[in-house]
Amino acid sequence: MGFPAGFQWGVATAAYQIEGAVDEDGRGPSTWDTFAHTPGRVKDGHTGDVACDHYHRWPEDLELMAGLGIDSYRFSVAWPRVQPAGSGAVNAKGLDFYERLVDGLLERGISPAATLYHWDLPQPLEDAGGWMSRDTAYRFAEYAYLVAERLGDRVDKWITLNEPVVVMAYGYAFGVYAPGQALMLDALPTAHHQLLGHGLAVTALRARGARQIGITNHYSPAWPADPANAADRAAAAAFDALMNGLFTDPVLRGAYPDLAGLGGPDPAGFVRDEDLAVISAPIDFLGVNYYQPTRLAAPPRDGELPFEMTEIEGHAVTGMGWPIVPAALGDLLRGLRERYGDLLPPIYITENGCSFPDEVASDGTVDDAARIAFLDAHIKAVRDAVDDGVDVRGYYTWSLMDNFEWAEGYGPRFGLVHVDYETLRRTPKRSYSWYRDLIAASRA
Ligand code: PNW
Repeated sequence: MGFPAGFQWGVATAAYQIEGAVDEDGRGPSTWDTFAHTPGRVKDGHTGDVACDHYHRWPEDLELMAGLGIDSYRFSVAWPRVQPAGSGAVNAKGLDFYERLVDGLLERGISPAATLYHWDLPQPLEDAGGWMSRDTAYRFAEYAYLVAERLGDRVDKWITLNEPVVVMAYGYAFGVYAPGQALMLDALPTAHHQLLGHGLAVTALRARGARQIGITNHYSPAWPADPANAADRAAAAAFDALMNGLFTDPVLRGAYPDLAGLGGPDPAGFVRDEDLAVISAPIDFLGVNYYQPTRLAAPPRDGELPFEMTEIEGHAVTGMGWPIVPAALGDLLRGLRERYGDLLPPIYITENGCSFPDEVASDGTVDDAARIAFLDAHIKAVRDAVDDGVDVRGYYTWSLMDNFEWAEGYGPRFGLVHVDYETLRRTPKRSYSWYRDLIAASRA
């Protein structure tokens, strides 16, 4: 297949999407518990109360991972399990759970990659301002330190934040994800405070002997609706600065992209001079999540944002209607290399995958041919980028198993393994065997 020796294959999940057991062993409430239990927020009233019940079924899930032959498993640590109030007292039972999981991975020869924040902020911190508050950055670094104190000797990769842009945009600007605030551009301080939290956490993790540290960002190549139209190109550039630059430039270059034309609040109100040095603390890898490109047109005259998102036509779509464009992943990887040059650390694709309404057939199989085609094409795009000199070290499929897809609830199914939410029975799909065979072949 032409991947370099040592290229890591993995699968990814996140705590709130799979664990369930929200009231067990001292876990505190998170913003996602609150949000999902607020009527009208999540489709069909679904919540993560039970999810895949991974909190109890983790040994079975480890066996599924071992069966795939993956090199590494990316999971997230639920902050409200470790610090139920978001600060202060540590809940040892919460750390015990992740210790069992990590030791179970190591016993099976699977390298643990832990994400510290995949959106489940302890509710008491949200009540105190959440990511709009600078204080949350310091709380995050303390929490990172506590987790590394227990697991720093066994976790191979640490990922501080997952997709801070989605937290800012969906959580605080549009309000479609927890905590459900619709601040539009006034949500910009949540970008800075998350980045500051990242930088402070890098320092805290290093102090506890963490080996490899990175951040995972969400990237979406920005396509002007009409490349010949200057206003559409400006709209695409503005979107690109927000989606692809805002959380990467400060980390790799120690500077924010040009946000002057955005019309948001004055950064002087929340950015302090010394912050960018903290935020740009050296990292060991960049986590890249990719699902789809975005097509932008000039905004309507009274629009609140400097762009308008428009539909991409002419491509097949996933079950959620997301256009399938594998080539954009290659463009994105080469684009990162161009934009950051030698400042770009090695890349791991920390998420890539697709949802379809997969069903178990009467013979007990799940034939998800469309997922196999999706993964195959995207993995080939990664390999082409590697051939072009981009230093990509691994690829994690989203996701090991079907799970709670945030505001969409349990409808979309992203897994290599089907989950029956009545019985919680796991059924490997055809893509599971396909991925297993691909991993084996890549080592042959
Ligand atoms: C990511 N978008 O979220 C998350 O990291 C996962 O937890 C999630 O399950 C997965 O992708 C699939 O959605 C995203 O609309 C949510 O652009 C929404 C978007 C992108 C990423």
